[in-house]
Amino acid sequence: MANERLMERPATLAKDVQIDLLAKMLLGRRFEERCAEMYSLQKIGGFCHLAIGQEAVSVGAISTLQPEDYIFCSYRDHVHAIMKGCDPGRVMAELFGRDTGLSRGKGGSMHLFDAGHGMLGGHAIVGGHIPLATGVAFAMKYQARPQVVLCFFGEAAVNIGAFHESLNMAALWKLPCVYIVENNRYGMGTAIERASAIYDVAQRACAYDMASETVDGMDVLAVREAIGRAGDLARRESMPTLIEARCYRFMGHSMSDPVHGHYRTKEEVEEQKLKDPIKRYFEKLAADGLIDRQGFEQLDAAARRIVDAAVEFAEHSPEPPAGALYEDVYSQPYGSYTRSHQ
Ligand SMILES: Cc1ncc(C[n+]2csc(CCOP(=O)(O)OP(=O)(O)O)c2C)c(N)n1
Repeated sequence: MANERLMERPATLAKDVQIDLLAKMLLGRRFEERCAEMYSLQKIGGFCHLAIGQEAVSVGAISTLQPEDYIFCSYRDHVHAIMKGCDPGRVMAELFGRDTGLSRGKGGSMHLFDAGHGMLGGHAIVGGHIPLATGVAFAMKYQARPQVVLCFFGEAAVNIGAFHESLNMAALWKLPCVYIVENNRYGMGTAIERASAIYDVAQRACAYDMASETVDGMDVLAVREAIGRAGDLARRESMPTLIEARCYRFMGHSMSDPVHGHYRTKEEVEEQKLKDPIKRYFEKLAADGLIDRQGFEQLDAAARRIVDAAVEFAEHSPEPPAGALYEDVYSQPYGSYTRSHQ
């Protein structure tokens, strides 16, 4: 079995690390709840996809990284960006389309990007970033840098050609990339069993003799363990892994979609909410005697303060000047291109 290549890691985590994972999930949840509110108030325009319910995947996975490691993800990217170290105020300002945003307000929700923090995007084209992540992993190996690339995408992306081309090359060239399928069961309104010939997405790794693992994506510790093992394999042996994290989104596909639509029932959503990763993890920590309700409220209040400050920062940030539209489009100033073509 390819899985045997994944190394064992010690299971015990320091108390402060365990509590920090809860604090981070709370920050992600509160941030996105405010995004929903700000979108309704029309402070945020364009598309906006929330990952409420999926926090255990981004938080658990990114908690295993070093600052110099890289991540790529889809358009459901707010929590990933913040977990990789992007400033929440600058993320919110980007959503607001302000000049202080990560991309000076020109990328918006789907295109968060911050090279300084190893956040190589937010990508709107389904699976379009999988070859990019593979290319960066190739560069890491070529330059003999002991870095890891995490590439997150939804289960709908595993049916595009670039997924297969990328995994084939990553396996052939032994690239330090961890491919993470955030399997929330639906690609917009299409259930995985209606779109994919294989239900167990992780099985696809065997076509490339790649290590793989299926993990409960509603369990932050399980995700952290699995990605930690895959990261070790990438760092120490320069080998890729495919991880399928089974999770669920509690909101609609995007802010313009209803929570359940025609493709899933209210009852299904409510049943899944019983497995809310934050609630479940808090109950575990409480059962282990590591935190009580008051401790939870304190973490929650701290998360809300960070989000309040982010909204405040975005609100008071200037709009980009009109001329900024022509900046960062070409490598030379815009005028020099127009002149050379006349
Ligand atoms: C190449 C391409 N085809 C179609 C779309 C339209 N589209 C946007 S999101 C989406 C579903 C993607 O589902 P999944 O990959 O499972 O990610 P999730 O939204 O569940 O996180 C589709 C088809 C697109 N953005 N890019």
